[in-house]
Amino acid sequence: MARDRLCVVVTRRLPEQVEARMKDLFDVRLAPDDGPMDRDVLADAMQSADILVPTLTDRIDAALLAGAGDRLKLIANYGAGVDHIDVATARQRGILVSNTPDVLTEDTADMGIALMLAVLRRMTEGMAKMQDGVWEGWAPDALLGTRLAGKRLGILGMGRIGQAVARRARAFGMEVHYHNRRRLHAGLEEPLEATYHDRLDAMVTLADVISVNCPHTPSTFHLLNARRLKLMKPTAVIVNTSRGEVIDENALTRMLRAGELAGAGLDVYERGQGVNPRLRELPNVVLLPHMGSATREARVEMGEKVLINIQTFADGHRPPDLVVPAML
Ligand code: 8YV
Repeated sequence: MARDRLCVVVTRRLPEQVEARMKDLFDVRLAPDDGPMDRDVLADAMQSADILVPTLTDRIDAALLAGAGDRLKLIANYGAGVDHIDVATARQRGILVSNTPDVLTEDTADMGIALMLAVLRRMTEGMAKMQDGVWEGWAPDALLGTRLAGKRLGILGMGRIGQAVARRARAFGMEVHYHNRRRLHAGLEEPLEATYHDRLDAMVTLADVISVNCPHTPSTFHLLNARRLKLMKPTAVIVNTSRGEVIDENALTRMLRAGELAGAGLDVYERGQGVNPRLRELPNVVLLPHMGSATREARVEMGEKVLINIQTFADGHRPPDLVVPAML
């Protein structure tokens, strides 16, 4: 007999109103407490659910997908990035994957600019002086930073978030350069007065600030490797609000320590929470705990996107934010 309500398993606690709506619409199993779901619990959930709502703290690899029950038909990810899901294998097994783009674009771009300002204007160094009570008063040469206006920003990955960073950077008087798989059409490029570089090396060489805004895929892994990082000006800084794997973090750390790069602002790390301890010792490095999209507004809107993706699927249509392997 056909069940009238889909069984939806959510791996983390989501905003109250999102969970309430899920309860109204589906036979939902919510996590009792928040925290990454154990792999065996996740495997069990994938056995019995029609729909799984994971986050980036759930690694859904080929082995887990192989053990999924026949009922599992949609993985409606709560988040934009899907590098924790083996999308190609899911697809082969007839499981669709959707995500939550757009609603975290502006917040993540804000954080990119915040990191640029924090690094270039030495905000955490200034803050530490105040917190430690060691400020000696104003001095003409105290905590001199670098001006954003007039500097060349190189955006790696000119999707939604890259373009939102570019719009902000223009307002700060920066010159926008970008590298992307495809050049933007003139209607998008011209208002930003953005210069396209089909060779990443060329952009890396001229940039004063690099902003990483591409997803992590097999082809973007270590795109900023030791060789490319060495092309950067020693006065340049890097900001990453995307995924840590795009940068060779050990090479970056070595160069920052050697003074071969002026600074970095990182919200994401190559080994997740396993931040290279040497990065933490550097005054010209600002580290944040993956909070680019962490606004109350974004978290609710991400939930609404998940609901729309599931409901559309339940109604027999293609979820609006379907991720197809060719996009990656
Ligand atoms: C989200 C992110 O908070 O959406 C993304 O890809 O990196 C984050 O900003 C996270 O994905 C939630 O799962």
